[in-house]
Amino acid sequence: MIHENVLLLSLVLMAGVLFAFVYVFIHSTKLEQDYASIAKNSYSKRDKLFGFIIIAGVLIAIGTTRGLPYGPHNANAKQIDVIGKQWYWEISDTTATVNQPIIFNVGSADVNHGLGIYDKDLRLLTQVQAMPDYTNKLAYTFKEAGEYKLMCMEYCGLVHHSMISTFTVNDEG
Ligand SMILES: [Cu+2]
Repeated sequence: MIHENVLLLSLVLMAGVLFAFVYVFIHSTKLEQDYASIAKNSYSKRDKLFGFIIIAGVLIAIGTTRGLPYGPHNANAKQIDVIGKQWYWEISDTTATVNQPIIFNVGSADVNHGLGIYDKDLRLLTQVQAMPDYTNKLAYTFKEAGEYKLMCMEYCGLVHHSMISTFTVNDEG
């Protein structure tokens, strides 16, 4: 259904471009004004447009690069190391507090694993790949107290299915 709508929209836009070309072609033979006045008028518009684009470009560049470096770099976050191993998770701390920002530093001691964090209904909340010789930083803040499950999301061998750990989130105070 969406493909048909996109196709229709594309055709309408293409028809618009075609009509613009045809219009310009038909009117190109008529010279209603002398060239010098048309050029003067157009160049003044062009100069204004260039000025606007330069100012907009600078503002957009400043606005979108203020958050650099991108990624989790919250100095107040709790750092938790999670290492995937065949076939269990080695977790430096399995507790956190509600609304406490956490950065999981995720790696692997052997093969690729996938760290998935699930709530009590086994809904996936967030996930990141666990790779050897590389630390992936996963930023997450739990909004509800309770028991969560850390499970492997990438088939990593015979006992992959038992890579399940429990993570506890406590109420504040
Ligand atoms: Cu696995």
